[in-house]
Amino acid sequence: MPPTLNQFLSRAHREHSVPDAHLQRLIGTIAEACKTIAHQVGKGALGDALGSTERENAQGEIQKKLDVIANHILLEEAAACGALAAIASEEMERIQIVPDHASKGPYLLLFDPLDGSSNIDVNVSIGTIFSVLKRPYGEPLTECSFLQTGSKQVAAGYAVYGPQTMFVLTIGDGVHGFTLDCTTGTWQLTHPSLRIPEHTHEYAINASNARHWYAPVQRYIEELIAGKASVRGQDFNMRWIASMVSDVHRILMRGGIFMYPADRRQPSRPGKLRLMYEANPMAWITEQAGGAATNGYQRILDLIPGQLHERVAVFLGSKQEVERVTHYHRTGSCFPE
Ligand code: P6P
Repeated sequence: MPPTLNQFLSRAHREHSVPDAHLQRLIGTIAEACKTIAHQVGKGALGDALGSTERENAQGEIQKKLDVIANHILLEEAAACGALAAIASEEMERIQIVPDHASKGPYLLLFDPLDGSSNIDVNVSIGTIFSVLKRPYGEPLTECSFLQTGSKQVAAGYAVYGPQTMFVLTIGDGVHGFTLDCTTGTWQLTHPSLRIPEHTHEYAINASNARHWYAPVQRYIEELIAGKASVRGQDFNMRWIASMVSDVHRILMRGGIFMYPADRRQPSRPGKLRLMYEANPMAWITEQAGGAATNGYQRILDLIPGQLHERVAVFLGSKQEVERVTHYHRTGSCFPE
């Protein structure tokens, strides 16, 4: 019988890869909240949770009912676990400071409660993404407390609500996948030490935006489409689920490169995805599994955030591919084969 998530966390705490009981309890709480979210997602039309609300989120996007439900579940359960000082969510403009009457702790939690919302009503996989930072010592607790580089994360991961419900986690010693056993309600360690193959024949991008891409992405994708006839010398396949969690999970399972570049539609916007609670956790997961993650020019985990909800271009996955497309951005020259 594979270990459960709680057994995994207990051992990690004994072996000091989880520094303290606060973090152990926080990760367990996030996983429990994801179980509750999975149950709500699984109800579909039977749970009166499909469709949209009339409200917009912090990004000006119409909120799906399940976005609001998932945000509430995570907020309530995490705020009560005694490990947190404050919480940030894609669905909330401002951070939420854990009230003094509640038991608090030294960590900051950021999450996208339900990523891929456009897939909810059509029964395609969606997920929850989370990132954990340490509260900076000896300074007032404000939004600035969250503005740390992705390299400062102490835990990160996601839940994917698909044919299986899985919880994927890194605490800095590799990436480990847990599958929800619905009969016992426990997360079972089914995918220890996941690794992303360095080479791949699969890429993920929303190709309908091709006419808006800048030259480095145009060149990189044209080579992939040309396949054997191009400098690549092999054919490639494309996938696009429009749910970052699902596309990244596939890459974690069998390799590939995920791309959401900046484009000419909004020249001032560096990309669509959010740095703090989408790109950073997924970049750390990717690197911990042997892959790479850049914004086309720099390592994502090195980017210094200026705002809580800032956006970033994302190229992540199999190292060889990320290095090539990043080389095209940086130099415009041929990739040293
Ligand atoms: P598009 C979902 O809305 C999301 O934030 C990511 O999960 C996903 O990869 C991307 O946007 C899809 O964007 O423009 O293809 O709909």
